[in-house]
This record gives sequence, C-alpha cells and structure tokens, in this order.
Amino acid sequence: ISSKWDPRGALIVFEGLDRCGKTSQCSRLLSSLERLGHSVESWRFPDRDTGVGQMISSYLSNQSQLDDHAIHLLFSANRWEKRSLMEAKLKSGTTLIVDRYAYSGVAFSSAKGLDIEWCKAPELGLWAPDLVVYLDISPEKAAERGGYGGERYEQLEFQRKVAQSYRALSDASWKVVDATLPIGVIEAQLREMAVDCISTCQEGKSLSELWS
Ligand code: FDM
Repeated sequence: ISSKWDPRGALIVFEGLDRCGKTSQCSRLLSSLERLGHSVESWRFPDRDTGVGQMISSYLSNQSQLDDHAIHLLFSANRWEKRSLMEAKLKSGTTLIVDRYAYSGVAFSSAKGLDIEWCKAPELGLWAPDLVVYLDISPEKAAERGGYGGERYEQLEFQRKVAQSYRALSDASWKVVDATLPIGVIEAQLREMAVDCISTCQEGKSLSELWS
C-alpha cells in the first residue's frame, strides 16, 4: 500500500554545542509550524522525565558519578524507551522537532575519548531523522554568550572537543546553519527547511533506521 494515502510526520533533529540557541529555535519552529496548521510536537533528549532520564539528570548535575560507558548507554536507553512512541507519532502524521538525538550521544561521549564506533553501536536501529540541522557556533562564541549553567559538560575546553566530534560525525546531508545570524533570520531558514522536509515525508518517503 502506498504511503501516499497515509502521510507520516517528519523527524527533524537539532544538534549543536551548548548555548548555540537550539532550544529557543526549536520552540520558535514549533509555534510557526503550528500556525501553518501542521500537527507537530517538540521533544528533547535527554528526556529527564523517565526513570533513566532521572539518572542522567543526576549525573549531569554532578549529583552522581558514573563510568563514561555506563552513562553513554543510559543516554542511548533513554532514546530506546521513546522509540515506539516516536514511531506511533510519526506514523499518525505528527512531525517531531527533537532537541538533541543520537548525534549528541556520540559527539559528547567520543569527546571524552571513547571509541566512535563503540559509541555508535547502541544507537543502531533507532529511527533515522529525515533532517538534521546543525546550529553552528564556535565554542569560544558560545562561551561568550554566557549562561553556562554549571552542568558537567558546560566548559569551554570540553565543548571544543565536542565540536571536533560533531565534525567527524557530520555528513553531507546535514544542514549547517550559522548560529550567529540574527534570531529571526535563523528562524526563517529553519522554517523553510522544515516545511520542505515535511512535504517530502508526506509524499511517501519511508522511515529508516540509524545509521542510514
Ligand atoms: N548529552 C545529550 C549527551 O552527553 N549524550 C546524549 O545522548 C544527549 C542527548 O547532555 F551537555 C549531553 C549534552 C548536554 C547534556 O543536554 C544535556 P541539554 O540539551 O542541555 O538538556
């Protein structure tokens, strides 16, 4: 049966360093897609509301210590526990705007020195995004924005390593957006990319899995 008769939503993922502006752009995009009449939800990872998410949250706020591999697997498990809901939403026609996904998982853990292939393995089989937007800012500029909240990874030296890991992980399909442009300009670019992506999915593009 052609999925033309069963249009699905798009899986749109936002990635970038801390303070790149992802979170506010996600909420702006949510509002503008809603205004255009799309069925859309905004998600984020880590999802701190689940049991696994609470362990992650406690680790990030330095209230607990965990082996680097163990926390990596928890971040991944936190995505796996949302996989079937993600599928149901997408198949029922809802577009998901997701603030961080498997790419954050690999970029942050490999920035600690873990092997990149080891980091990618537990993500294998999660839903592959239809669009990955990377909000590009230098670690120095991001740090100048201030407001690092004191969580574990919010330090310039570490963010430099994360930026390198993202570079190693990115491919030609990623849309790289200059995160230092005026907020409204970025917002317009993202809206156009999202609307294009949503129509491609509505035309029958099938869901695929990482790492494709
Ligand atoms: N982070 C996020 C990871 O290390 N691995 C992951 O899989 C994900 C999704 O958690 F520093 C890191 C990235 C960031 C921190 O993210 C919390 P938010 O976006 O600040 O909540």
